[in-house]
Amino acid sequence: TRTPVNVTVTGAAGQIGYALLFRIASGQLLGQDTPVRLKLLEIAPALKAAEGTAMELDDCAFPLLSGIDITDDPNVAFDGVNVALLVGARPRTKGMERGDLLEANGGIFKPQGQAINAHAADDVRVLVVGNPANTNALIAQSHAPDVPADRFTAMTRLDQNRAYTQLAKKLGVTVNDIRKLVIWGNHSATQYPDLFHAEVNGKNAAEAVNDQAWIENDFIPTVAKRGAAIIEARGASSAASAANAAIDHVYDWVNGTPEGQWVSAGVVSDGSYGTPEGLITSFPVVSKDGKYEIVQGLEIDDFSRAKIDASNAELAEERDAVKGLGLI
Ligand code: NAX
Repeated sequence: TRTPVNVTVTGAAGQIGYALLFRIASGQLLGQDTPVRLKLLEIAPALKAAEGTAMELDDCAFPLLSGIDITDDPNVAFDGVNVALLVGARPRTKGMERGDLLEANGGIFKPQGQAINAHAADDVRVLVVGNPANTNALIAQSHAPDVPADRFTAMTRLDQNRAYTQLAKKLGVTVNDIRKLVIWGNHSATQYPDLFHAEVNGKNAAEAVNDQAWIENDFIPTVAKRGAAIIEARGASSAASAANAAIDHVYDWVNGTPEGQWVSAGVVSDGSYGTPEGLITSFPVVSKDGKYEIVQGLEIDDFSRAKIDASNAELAEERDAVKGLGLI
């Protein structure tokens, strides 16, 4: 039998954690032949709730689950970690300024980055889900100088999945008919879901839609503001869909993307497409040999250019703000 893969989940007692852990333990994160050992990181007041979730995991008798550790110490949680899912974050509360939000999250993601640097396995892969995801990933990454920068990623896969269904509904097709529909930029309202490189049954998606007003005034804002629409409808933020996207992101990272398919991920920019180098921003990527690589050589028209630049300008501002706060 194979050695278990160590999977650390932070914010394990939260609502995404509750939707995520059972899927990891059932083999959906890494595949049906890979045993996992779960390491749950929570803050002290939530440890008891994490223990309750662990009791339920025990009660599933998952054949692939080889053990569960629960701790409030990042140095313990990230010891030997192969896959780190950084879900726990400080949400924006009423009256909170952006600087306060970034500072509070710096207090979480800096020590976690340091703990990953000190204790993770050599092959560690990190996915940041907790918001502001791209900048939290940047904070963690900048405190893990011994880990290759390309091991730190931020989640835009939920935005991508949302875009798939919006487009499928518009065209009366299924998500299986769509390829290469990706998100550029920040996981925020400025994100750019790109129909101009997407394909529907082999045809260009923007041409298939043939309705620029719908793209600008309906499709893009619906995808970008979907998180708020879910809160409005459900009275709570996206949880199962966010967990599902995290599974998709890591599964593809480890197992590779299918030939002819692209996916979205926030990865460290190498300057591709004029994005500021070092930002963690979403690109079309493919996964090969266990690495996410930015798809190169795409033509970017003026409309897409303006959207991509605006979202990256927002990320550059966030980076400057955390730099100003001494967080990176
Ligand atoms: P919850 O508030 O239900 O859970 C968060 C958990 O994190 C809590 O149990 C809390 O105790 C824990 N936590 C806080 N600080 C911690 C620390 N330093 N170490 C370990 N655990 C800590 O939030 P939930 O709905 O699960 O959402 C989690 C994060 O995902 C939020 O930041 C949210 O904004 C973000 N999301 C990101 C999405 C994305 O697409 N990237 C979509 C969904 C979601 O909005």
